[in-house]
Amino acid sequence: MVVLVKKAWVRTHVARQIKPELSGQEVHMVGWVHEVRDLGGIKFIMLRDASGLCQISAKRSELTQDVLSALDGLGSEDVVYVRGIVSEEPKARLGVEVKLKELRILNKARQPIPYDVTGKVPAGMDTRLNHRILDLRKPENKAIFRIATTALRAIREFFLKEGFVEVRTPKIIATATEGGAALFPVQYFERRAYLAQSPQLYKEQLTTVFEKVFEIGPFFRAEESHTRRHVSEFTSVDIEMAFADLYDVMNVLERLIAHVIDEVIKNNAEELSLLNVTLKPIQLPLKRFTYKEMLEELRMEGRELEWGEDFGTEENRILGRRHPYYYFITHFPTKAKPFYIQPCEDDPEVSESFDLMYQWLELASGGTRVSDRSLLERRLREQGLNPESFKSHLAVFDYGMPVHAGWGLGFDRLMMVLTKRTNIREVILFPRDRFRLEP
Ligand code: AMO
Repeated sequence: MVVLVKKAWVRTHVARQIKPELSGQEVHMVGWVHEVRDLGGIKFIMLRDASGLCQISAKRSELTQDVLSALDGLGSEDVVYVRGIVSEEPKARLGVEVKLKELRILNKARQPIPYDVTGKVPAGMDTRLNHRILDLRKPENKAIFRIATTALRAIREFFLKEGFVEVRTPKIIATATEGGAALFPVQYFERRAYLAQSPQLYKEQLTTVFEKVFEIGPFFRAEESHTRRHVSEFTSVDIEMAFADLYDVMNVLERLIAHVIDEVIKNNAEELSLLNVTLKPIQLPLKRFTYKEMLEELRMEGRELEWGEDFGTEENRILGRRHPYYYFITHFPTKAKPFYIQPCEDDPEVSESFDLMYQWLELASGGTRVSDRSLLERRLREQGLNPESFKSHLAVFDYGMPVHAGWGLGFDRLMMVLTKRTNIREVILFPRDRFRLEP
């Protein structure tokens, strides 16, 4: 027998629909108790639903005994049904409120709630994440994920319009692609497998089928260091294009970023204002500097680096101060890049690679790929990897491999920039890092 929980209410309006124009109209609403303010003869309930907040005023002298006892038993985060009349109220936020007629508690929350959703009690990042489901109910935090929804839609729209095919590559894999140290091992029946660090090898192979592919998916890195821009599970936006080089894919990347920003500006004015963020359309083309030019800039700032050395946090901070915007760095030393990146023909010490930066933060990296099998085998060996472990990948290079290029964009890092958050954990619903596996 199927037992249904009877719906003891009807919903006619959500919070954001309550406008002064509805004055005099009866509305039925459901949601959570965000806050109750008691002024003696009158109580104000802030009712919260997914759409926003709405003030409900409850004048004791006008209420029946049933409603009064429900009102007095009300606690934060209780799930309630409210019936009332919309009324213009200049003193209320948004100039409107609902005058309470009927109140039912549909499900009690246990009191006291261990975390203040109204934001009156400030909370550190750890406390916030320990109570993440409550933290996410804060209007400004919810806004981040509405913006992410727009951004993801904009990304898909952009690629589909440009003729890309959306792919989903395996997340359980046999070999490392982005360096062995950051791998998560998985017990895979009798064998050892790993969680995918990126879709790198598969997306390259798929260019021989679809020419232009993109993937939006979760990837995994066993990052030892605990920073504000690294997590163990992140969302990556990846592309790979046949018959393309680094300049072609840089062009796609900067147009994608411009499109995402335009769409967020168009669709998320309310969320941006909740977050206190002003976004402006970006000017293309973005500035491009070579690694060598950046070494020179660092030298001018008193930071001497040997050619070939990688930029660390300190270097990126200096460059970010000099370039407080989006910019590309191209042509990194070959030895600083993974085995699949193509060395330049005229100077193999330099590679056809690039990073997209926003100030000090690396958002994306990519480049032209090696498309010649023997060169790829040599590059694997140079990086201390065994070509035997990449047998099935290398075989694809015997079946007609076009020149190809691509990039991987850290979606969460892009979200940090769009919402001006300084810790990547804020833009991930349930972040995972070295010290956090729950909630
Ligand atoms: P890379 O290793 O530079 O390149 O990663 C690409 C982008 O992914 C994001 N990212 C991360 N974000 C959060 N936490 C992490 N631990 C993390 N690691 C990476 C960054 C970074 O710029 N296969 C290549 C891409 C390519 O060449 O196509 C790759 O994975 O924003």
